[in-house]
Amino acid sequence: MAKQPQKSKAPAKSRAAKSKSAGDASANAAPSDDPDFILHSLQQEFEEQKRFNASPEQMLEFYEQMLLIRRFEEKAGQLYGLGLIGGFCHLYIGQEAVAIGLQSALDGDKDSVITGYRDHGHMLAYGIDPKVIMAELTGREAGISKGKGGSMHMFSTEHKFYGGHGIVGAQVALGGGLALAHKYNEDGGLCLAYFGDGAANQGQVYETFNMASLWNLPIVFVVEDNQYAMGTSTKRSSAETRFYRRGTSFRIPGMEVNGMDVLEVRAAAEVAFKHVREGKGPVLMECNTYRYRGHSMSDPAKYRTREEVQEQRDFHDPIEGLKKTLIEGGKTEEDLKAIDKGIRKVVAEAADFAENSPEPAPSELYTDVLVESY
Ligand SMILES: Cc1ncc(C[n+]2csc(CCOP(=O)(O)OP(=O)(O)O)c2C)c(N)n1
Ligand SMILES: [Mg+2]
Repeated sequence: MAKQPQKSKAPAKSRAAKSKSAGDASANAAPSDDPDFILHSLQQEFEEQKRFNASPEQMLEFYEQMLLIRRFEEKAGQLYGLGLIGGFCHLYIGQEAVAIGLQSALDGDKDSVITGYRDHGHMLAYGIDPKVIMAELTGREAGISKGKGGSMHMFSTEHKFYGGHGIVGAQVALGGGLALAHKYNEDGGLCLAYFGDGAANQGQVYETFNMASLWNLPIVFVVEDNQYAMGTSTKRSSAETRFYRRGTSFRIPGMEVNGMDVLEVRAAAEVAFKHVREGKGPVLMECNTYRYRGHSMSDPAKYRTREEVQEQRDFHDPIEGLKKTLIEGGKTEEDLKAIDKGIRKVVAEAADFAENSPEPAPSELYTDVLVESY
């Protein structure tokens, strides 16, 4: 499955040369042939230090955070089966390393995040109380969006987390707006805008790429390539499946990252965030990952084989991968079992809370709703 980054072509003519007379061969030079723009400039830097040099404490923290997402999502799947969660519910199981690797590198006071409907993991990555996230899933008053948003529409403006969006690709354009606000307000923040491989075929994504690059906005576009958009594999839907290349026409450098390795994702985040914080404009990062469960809870997943899923679980699982590194570093199976036990307890308490706390009052139907005449 590993894709080999393509070698960049030899630099050709500069942008100035491009404006020469039509008869000149250089008039056809592509912007990405500019000597000052190399598609893989960041990839090369990233390849030099491809795994983040985490301290033992950081490594353990990544492990705990990923495991919390895994156990939370398993429980959410159970509650859905029991009819306690209604509507749509898209689980993030398998993709944990992406949210943790990237969000652990954010500046929590400044940076913003936006994503699609597969959003529980991104919220948990902030360390937000699992109780209020689970209560949102069960539609309770104590939920983070007062029980009125549900699985797909969770927000925490306190953390600068701007959702949770159900319209595929729309969050990318909104993310461009968040990045523009960072720049306009000179607040030093960047926006991390996640989207899927399916969303990557939306037109508004490229309109956003163009403006973000033109205006040099502080944004990291992250394609979570989990290989499928609902039941359609990337091979069937995408003419170019190396998503990191898709920023080239907009002079946005691309990075290709193993999204099943939290240390690799974090190392990539270091390079990308540094580039953006230095005012050098957007970055497009492709994180190759895999979702173990169906697209949503109502997906029987008949478009792929059990063996394909099992292969990912057996050989690429992000939590098992880090577990190995931790054990090599001196942790024991017992230490890790104790962590799992603690996390299961936290998740069970969150589920109890989400099941037993009150529903919103009927009067809540009339709050947080935009009622205006146009
Ligand atoms: C504009 C729009 N078109 C179609 C849909 C229906 N839809 C919901 S999810 C989805 C697939 C998106 O796949 P991807 O971007 O790969 O994200 P993933 O679910 O894999 O995380 C589609 C087509 C939608 N919600 N919005
Ligand atoms: Mg997908």
